[in-house]
Amino acid sequence: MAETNGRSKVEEIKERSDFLRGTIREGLGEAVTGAISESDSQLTKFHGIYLQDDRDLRPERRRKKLERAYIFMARTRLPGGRLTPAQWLAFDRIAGDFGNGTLRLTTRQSFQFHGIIKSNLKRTIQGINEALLDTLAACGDVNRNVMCSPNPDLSAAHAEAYALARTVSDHLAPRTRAYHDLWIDGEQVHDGAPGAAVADDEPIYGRAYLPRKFKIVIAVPPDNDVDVYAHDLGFVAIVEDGKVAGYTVTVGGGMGMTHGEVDTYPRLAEVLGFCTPAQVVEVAEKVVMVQRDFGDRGNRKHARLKYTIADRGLDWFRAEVERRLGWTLQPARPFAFERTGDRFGWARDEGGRWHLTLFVEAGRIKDVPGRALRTGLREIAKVHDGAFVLTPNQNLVIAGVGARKKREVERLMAEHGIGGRLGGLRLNAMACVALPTCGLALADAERALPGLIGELEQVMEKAGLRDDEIVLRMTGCPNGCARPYLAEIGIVGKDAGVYNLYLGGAFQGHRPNRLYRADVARDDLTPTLAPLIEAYARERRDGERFGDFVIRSGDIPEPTGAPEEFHRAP
Ligand code: SRM
Ligand code: SF4
Repeated sequence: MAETNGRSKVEEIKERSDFLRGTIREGLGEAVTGAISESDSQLTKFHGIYLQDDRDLRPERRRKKLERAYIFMARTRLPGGRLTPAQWLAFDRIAGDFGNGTLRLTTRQSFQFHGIIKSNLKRTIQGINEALLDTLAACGDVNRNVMCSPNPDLSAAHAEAYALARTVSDHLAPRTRAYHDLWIDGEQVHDGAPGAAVADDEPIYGRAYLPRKFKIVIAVPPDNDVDVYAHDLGFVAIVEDGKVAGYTVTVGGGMGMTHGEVDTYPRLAEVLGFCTPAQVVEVAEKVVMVQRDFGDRGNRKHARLKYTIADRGLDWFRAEVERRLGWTLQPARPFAFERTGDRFGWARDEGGRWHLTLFVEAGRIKDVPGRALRTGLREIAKVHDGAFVLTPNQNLVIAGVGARKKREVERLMAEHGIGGRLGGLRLNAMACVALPTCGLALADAERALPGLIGELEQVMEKAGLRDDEIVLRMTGCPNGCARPYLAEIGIVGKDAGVYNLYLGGAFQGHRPNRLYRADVARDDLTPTLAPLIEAYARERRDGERFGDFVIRSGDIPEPTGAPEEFHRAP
């Protein structure tokens, strides 16, 4: 959007919106179009709702002189990704009644409903609300869904991370009543939730909210499943003598960039300091407020916290946060990650209950011939008395299963063709949604991934690497929604059927990859990667990861994370 008086147009829209109302109500009632106005579509994001259109239908609609096939996407706020079986069943119904019949698990532990037409939008949000969940602040220039290492049942540290994710999420949720006025007709969602405020006031955000989106994660080492370095603010649990002593705080990560614009770049978060569990909420609030006051409100491509810190320096940022806290952060405490991604299969907790981490290809829950994933999970939800937990990698944990129920879950999975032995590459692959719903997609990702993995699996199989884990992430544009710049193999859409190929990210998620080949045609991806995978099988050292190997073997120089590396191949 254009800039006015040095501020981006979105800034004006937010400020004049009467705390995120705009003319959304009027727009929803407008029957002559399936869309809403451009300015209202900026505001609905704060309510977790995006205006989209089916891009596959664009040419035909244009030929017939029809407006685009407008649809809406709704994203839930689901801190820590946990929901009950009853909530799963409600979401499954909503997807069938109002969406496109699929549920989409996201890279941030949440759900997206796609394909909602305007006349069904309010009923969709009300249905989510009736399940005691909401879509507030799932998108927009506010703190988004707070992620944490999934499954609070796994350890005391996981339980604390989950409780904190919920507390931080509620604390930083917008206080405006607009969400309830517009979608729920003034009714309150649930106790303690943001809807509890009576008058419109935004003590943390102010009328213009943040300059840009803001993302928080909580990690429990040795798993870096939340990809802590990709986010604006991270808390890494430091467990000492079996207890969480506190959190090492990281700031300034982000993935998005624009092809060819060297002023935009992915950036890894840096370590800020250490705080106790009781200080986490206050630290999060002050970090958000510093970004509120110093983030760039003129250029949305330069408005994330990563640029504020890159421009002003980490020491300046720490001093500004500490000034507002009125106390100083402790020196950061060390931590070690073993991996990103998820650990699949059944695991048993100390109390004897079982937890199944299930692979969901590109996060899409749907029925296909021979594999009725949506129906199977619905049947499991009907008998399951534990919880479902979405992972930060588009997968799903069926959590808290008793020994007897475990057999029933296994039977239902087998009956619906769910499960089976999958290769290490597929299990560690993610793809963003991209076409046909994402308005920013330049190429396919979710639709292209299964075929590409199928080809690469043949190469892996031949090379004897079937079960070896390699992290591959694919996106339809450089915005980085599947965090491709942290993958060992990153594939980023450039144009229809054309991708930039990035290599050399660390399996543990602490080192970015760098551009290896630009403008690779979809059909050339496998021939380009095959010799590298074969060389890896022949020449790797004991325990050496693919990302480390391509650097050691000189295929690419060691990435430094410098901005130009993401734009220029060696
Ligand atoms: Fe994203 C925009 C999908 C995680 C960086 N992202 C979008 C939109 C809403 C397109 C739009 O603005 O019109 C996409 C909707 C596609 C669709 O049809 O559904 C979209 N992003 C997604 C999801 C669904 C990808 C997925 O396949 O799972 C993820 C939803 C997460 C959630 O539940 O909240 C998703 N997006 C991410 C991540 C990963 C993360 O946060 O861990 C990133 C990179 C991290 C970061 O923020 O830096 C990410 N999305 C972006 C950006 C680039 C932001 C930037 O700073 O440049 C955009 C574009 C924008 O904001 O202008 C974007
Ligand atoms: Fe859309 Fe790009 Fe995000 Fe993929 S990475 S969902 S194409 S914005």
